[in-house]
Amino acid sequence: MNNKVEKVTGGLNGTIKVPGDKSISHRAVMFGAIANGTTTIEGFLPGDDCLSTIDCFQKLGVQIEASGDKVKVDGKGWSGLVEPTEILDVGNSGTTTRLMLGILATRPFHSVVIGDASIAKRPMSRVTEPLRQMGATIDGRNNGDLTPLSIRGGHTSGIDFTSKVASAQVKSSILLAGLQSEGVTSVTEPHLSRDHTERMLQAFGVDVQREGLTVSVKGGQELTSQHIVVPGDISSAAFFLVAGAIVPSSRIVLENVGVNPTRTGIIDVLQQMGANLELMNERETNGEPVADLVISTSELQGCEIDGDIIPRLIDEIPVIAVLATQAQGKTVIRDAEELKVKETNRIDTVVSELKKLGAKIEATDDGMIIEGPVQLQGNTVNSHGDHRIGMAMAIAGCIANGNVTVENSGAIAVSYPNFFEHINNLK
Ligand code: SPQ
Repeated sequence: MNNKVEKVTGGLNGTIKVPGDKSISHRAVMFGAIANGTTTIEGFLPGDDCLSTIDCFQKLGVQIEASGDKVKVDGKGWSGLVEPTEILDVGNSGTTTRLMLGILATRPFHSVVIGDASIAKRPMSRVTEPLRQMGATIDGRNNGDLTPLSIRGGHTSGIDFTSKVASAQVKSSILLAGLQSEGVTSVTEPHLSRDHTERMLQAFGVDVQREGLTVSVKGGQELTSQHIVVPGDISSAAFFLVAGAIVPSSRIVLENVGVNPTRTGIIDVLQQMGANLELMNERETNGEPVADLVISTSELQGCEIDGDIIPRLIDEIPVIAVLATQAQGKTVIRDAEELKVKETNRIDTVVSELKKLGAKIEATDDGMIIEGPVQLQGNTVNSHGDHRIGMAMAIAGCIANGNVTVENSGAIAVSYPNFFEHINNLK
């Protein structure tokens, strides 16, 4: 599937409600599946990734009904999960793969996990290694690093694990296994990654302890079903925050966006670059901070992005690169090696696709350097099957001279099924 994006002439103006947060939607289904009782979810993201999570847990014997952004999960506790007769297919979703492995590690049965061609390249030993150390039996290609993976769970013991990478998926996978392991399980990370698991486990009645960069749970804990209201996804809002900042004569209101501080690096960067961005009606839902965001066009300055902020904006870097092409001077992104193991190697794909539009951008070992401002030119680009690359290129298309054709734009449905409709609504 291809999508042609034309230059926007009269600005992007209006109000949109971005779809539900992908990280929170996955967790609401998974935690509902292992909880005792019926969990109801509203504001769920019906994107392909979260639908893969529903499909996997249905195959694990959990009754789940989904209709649009409403989901009902009939949890029967940890022991409600049963040995699947079918292979668990995670599609394109790294979150489904890694968090589900943590849950399966303590279940006394065998499962096989596969995904698409992108998942088949993503490193899984970052979770399979510690889960093996806890006692799970896991095998797969390259000694259990790559899918297809087979896992036989069972008796597991707590672990005191120090992760080399700041990864919410690693942290969550080990903590989920820890909930049904003997003793205490702790995970320490080099920088704080998104903390939705910690917040939502607490909402489901779990005792979670944090001390600095270490999170711990005791084994033998049960979850109690909840009503979860999922806020809008700031990673989806990011495309419109950037569009509002760079498309001349724009003013966009983004309602009900999650502003958990572990996710708001994009807001800090926009403010540092001089964007007109306001947070309104700040409030809290299910332990997650939420606000309405208002962005309008402004002059922008390049900046340096590195260190602690990287995990707080890792998924926004493709669209931040587009933003930087319109800022005065150099933008340097460092410490972002993790981009290499996402749906694509996002250092390579961002640089190659933006170059096709005439951007001054160079890859580095751990990030990229962008010089602006540059008038982008229309061309044909490719998402490479990566939703965030597809959307970033579509936003670039809103300011390029001439049309930008985004090839493989079907990948966008992973996290933002009505993305193009929302762009058109703002014209
Ligand atoms: O689920 P998946 O495929 O890994 O999705 C991505 C994305 O761009 O949507 C990453 F490719 O988001 C991850 C994110 O990068 C979702 C996530 C989570 O929900 O826990 C955490 C981050 O990954 P990690 O490896 O840093 O934990």
